[in-house]
Formats: sequence, C-alpha cells, structure tokens
Amino acid sequence: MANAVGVAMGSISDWPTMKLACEQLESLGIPYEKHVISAHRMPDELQEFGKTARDKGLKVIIAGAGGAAHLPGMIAANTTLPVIGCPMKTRTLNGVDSLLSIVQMPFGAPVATVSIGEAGAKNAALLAAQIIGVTDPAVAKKLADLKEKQRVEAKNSEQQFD
Ligand code: RP5
Repeated sequence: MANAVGVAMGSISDWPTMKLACEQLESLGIPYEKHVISAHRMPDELQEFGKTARDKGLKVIIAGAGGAAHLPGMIAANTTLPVIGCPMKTRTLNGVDSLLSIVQMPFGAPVATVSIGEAGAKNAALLAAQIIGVTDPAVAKKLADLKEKQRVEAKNSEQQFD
C-alpha cells in the first residue's frame, strides 16, 4: 500500500514533537513517509516535495515547523492536497510565533492549523486519518473505536473521585 500521509518537519529539532504524530498514524495503521524539509534552508526540496506529493499517492500532508514557520504554507502553495500545519512550541515565544505564522494564510493556500505542541501533533494525525476515513471504511472504523475507548475512559474516570 502506498504511503497515504507525508509528514514534513522544518528541522530535526522538531522530531520529538512530530514523532507523536507518526506514532498516532502507526496506531491507526496508516502508512506514511517522513522528511526534514526546511523552508528556509531547502527551498528547492520543499518545492519538489509539494509538486510530486499527489503523484506519489499521498492523500494528506502534515507539516510541522517553528518560529517563522513557512513550511506548511509553502507546501500548500505547491500542492492541491490538504495540508495540516503543526506549530512547534518554541523557547522564545512558546510557539505563538509558530501558530501565527502557520494559521494566518491568505486566501488561496489554506493550511488546517492544529494547536501548539504535542496535542496538536497528535491531533494532526487524527485529522489526517479523518480525511482518509471519508473514503476508507477501515480507517473510519479505527477512528470510531478510538472515540469509544476515549468515552469509556472518561466515564470510568469518575471512579477517581475521592
Ligand atoms: C524551523 O526553525 C524549524 O521548524 C524549527 O522548529 C525551527 C528551529 O530550527 P533549528 O534551528 O533547530 O534547525 O524552521
């Protein structure tokens, strides 16, 4: 089965966060590929990745970046696939810089932006799975199972009242 999701990150320093997205994809059985593609240091590779993504068989792209985070938007400029942007938590501005850089796309190149940091990265994988699940019943079933597991865990957490 061809890789369904392309996971891109602006730096290997983003990997500890983006690894969580990859692990979530693995838990849902979704094949993916991952790459370091720096918007500012690897502009040619970025363009190549965006322009070839659909023909490679990818269905969704998850892109994580921090600071002046141009990677998700520039990938979106180079593909018609849905792009999910993950703002990395930064030391200087706690990721608000990443969030604003990713979320404020002008008309014509949308990036579906998730929250800053680890929860956002995991949600990016779920959102990618939900997009794939529109036409893939097996993935949709795994997502439904996950929701049911979460419901049961939340309900059972009442036992922790003291
Ligand atoms: C961004 O700059 C990357 O996505 C990373 O979050 C940030 C810092 O990169 P490094 O200087 O750690 O390589 O492009």
